[in-house]
Amino acid sequence: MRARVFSGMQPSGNLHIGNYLGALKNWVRIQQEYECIFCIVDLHAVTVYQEPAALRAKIEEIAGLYLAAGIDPQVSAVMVQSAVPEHAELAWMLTCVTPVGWLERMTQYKAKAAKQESVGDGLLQYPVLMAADILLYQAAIVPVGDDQAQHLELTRDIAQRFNSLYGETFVMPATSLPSVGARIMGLDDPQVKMSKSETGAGHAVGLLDPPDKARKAIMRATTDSAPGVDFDNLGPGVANLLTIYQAFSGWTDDQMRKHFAGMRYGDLKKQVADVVIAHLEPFQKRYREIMGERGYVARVLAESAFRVRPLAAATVELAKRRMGLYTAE
Ligand code: ATP
Ligand code: LTN
Repeated sequence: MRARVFSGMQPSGNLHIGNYLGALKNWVRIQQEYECIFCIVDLHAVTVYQEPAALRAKIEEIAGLYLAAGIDPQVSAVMVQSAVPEHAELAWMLTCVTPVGWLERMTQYKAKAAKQESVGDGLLQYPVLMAADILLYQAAIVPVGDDQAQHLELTRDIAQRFNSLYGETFVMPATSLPSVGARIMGLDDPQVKMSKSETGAGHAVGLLDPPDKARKAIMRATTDSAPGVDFDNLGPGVANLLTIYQAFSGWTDDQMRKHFAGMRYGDLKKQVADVVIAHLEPFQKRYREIMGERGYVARVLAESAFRVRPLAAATVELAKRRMGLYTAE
């Protein structure tokens, strides 16, 4: 049996090249090798308020973006978290073995909580639901960007704790990070990660941004005052642009050095914009085709949910038995 892979993204904000290079691109790469489930985690999105009609539309948009990137629904499942109620059910069981202190230490929780006057319980519980997503399918590999590494360590801690309290139940999932592009930084501020909740113009390149908007954001990216690319002394903004180029082009470190050493920043930015746009254009064309086919995305989501549900039900059944919760004999 092929090892199982699980990963997901929240249907909030606009997917950007960081989401693509950090996660989506690798999903496409590994789908022939593993049994993959790619999820749209709408229950995670509502940990902060989402306008209901916008959320509903966003779910299908994200599914369309997965497919446009090259996720093949004949091979991989593309499903919505709330369509399989076992995610929430297992999350409760895991909540009951998770110390609050573990959750309060999460850096994403601390950052998001600091921005809000009143912190919803869902924000604290967020990583427990994420652990449930993964453990529910006994996933062995979770391909994500670097910002999710801490949540995956927590997932393993929760699984270990459950297994030691109630007996071997969950597979221990491994984190899989891309070698280049695991953490794309903001174009306007290379000290912070590119993020879809950051909406300022010039921060990110959205996967659905028109080419001229993408080019403008890249040409305005923050660099530094050096005259050109110096690989022995790369500032964070320049390093970020080079990473974006390398991740899109697939060039080796050697090729990068030979081509970009000494190059003036204006020329570097132009070449980065060219490589990004060369990928975005065919991607956006596929996206329009997919979304133009009425009912197609909805069908993929329904079929995938139908396919994965028995896997989820089997794990919940096992976890309930282990805990002594009520199951039919
Ligand atoms: P938000 O800012 O709303 O939290 P986000 O941009 O971090 O959103 P998520 O839905 O949280 O997006 O992340 C989806 C996937 O994209 C995850 O695997 C995450 O690690 C990855 N990812 C997000 N931002 C980046 C980034 N800047 N560089 C590389 N990978 C990223
Ligand atoms: N928290 C993740 C999204 C997410 C996820 C998952 C990723 C929810 N459940 C399970 C991998 C596996 C994020 O990227 N913000």
